[in-house]
Amino acid sequence: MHKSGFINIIGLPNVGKSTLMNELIGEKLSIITSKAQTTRHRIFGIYNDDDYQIVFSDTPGFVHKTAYKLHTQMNDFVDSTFEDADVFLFVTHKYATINEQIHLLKKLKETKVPVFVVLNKADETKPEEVQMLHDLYKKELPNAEFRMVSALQKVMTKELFAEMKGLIPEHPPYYPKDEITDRNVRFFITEIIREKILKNYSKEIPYSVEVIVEEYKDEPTIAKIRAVIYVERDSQKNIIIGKNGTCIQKVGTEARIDIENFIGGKKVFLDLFVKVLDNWRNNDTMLKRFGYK
Ligand SMILES: Nc1nc2c(ncn2[C@@H]2O[C@H](COP(=O)(O)OP(=O)(O)OP(=O)(O)O)[C@@H](O)[C@H]2O)c(=O)[nH]1
Ligand SMILES: [Mg+2]
Repeated sequence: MHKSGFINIIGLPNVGKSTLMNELIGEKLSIITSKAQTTRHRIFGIYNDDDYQIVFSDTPGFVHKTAYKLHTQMNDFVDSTFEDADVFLFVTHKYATINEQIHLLKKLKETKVPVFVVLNKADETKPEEVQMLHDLYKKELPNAEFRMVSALQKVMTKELFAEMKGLIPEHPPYYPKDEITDRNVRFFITEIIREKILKNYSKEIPYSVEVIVEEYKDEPTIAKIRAVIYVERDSQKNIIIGKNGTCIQKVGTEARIDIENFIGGKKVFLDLFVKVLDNWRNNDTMLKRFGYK
């Protein structure tokens, strides 16, 4: 009797969805930064054992006020989770307002599948705040369960996982049982590079960046990777590169170390280029090329 199903993790940007998914599956798949809108795609993290395959789905944080076509596409990924969910983990934190979450709350009210309101960042939340938030979400989503976790400090995450297991229906596996994600190595390489850009640059720069792996040559003792960092303006290109190339070198070194770990310790040669692609965030053709629909 095999069980398999989709646990879809949704919520506003920066609430800790990716941290929670990585913690639940026990792998660092999704990138995590302190900046909002880190995740831009729907990414499956798959848990397998003999009798179970649980497909956790990390999603972009829902963008309440969209400014670019990119944001609309990110929100479409979130909406698509309503088509296949067996369970929803609606992740929130004390800093989120009902107004920002109104779209998601409305959709969650209408869904037939179990919904868990997961109040994350328990480590930053006082007991009286928890009570207040419990009452608030009970009013918004009367049928939902309310749980509190700290994804970062691994508080109550094992318990949440056990509870999720109990909700998975009987079903054959959706994916081969040795797979931990639906995404390929190239995708995770672009994400690792983007993570380093999010961490090393401020203001609008990380949001203007998209990365493509143009070449991935897996040789016996080394993986040779050529990747292009796209920005929207010449001035941004200069900032990414930095004086005498120091900034991009730092990104390259940090990304290379993580990529080496990700592919199992093999040596990596990483060649980074920067190109300008005017206003790509509003360009349908470019968005498609970057993997948005
Ligand atoms: N204090 C605290 N911080 C947390 C916790 N979980 C996640 N964070 C932090 O919150 C920030 C955002 O975490 P992410 O996992 O990237 O959040 P996300 O919801 O995936 O964000 P987007 O991808 O932008 O939608 C990071 O700095 C995390 O370290 C937690 O339990 N406690
Ligand atoms: Mg994320």
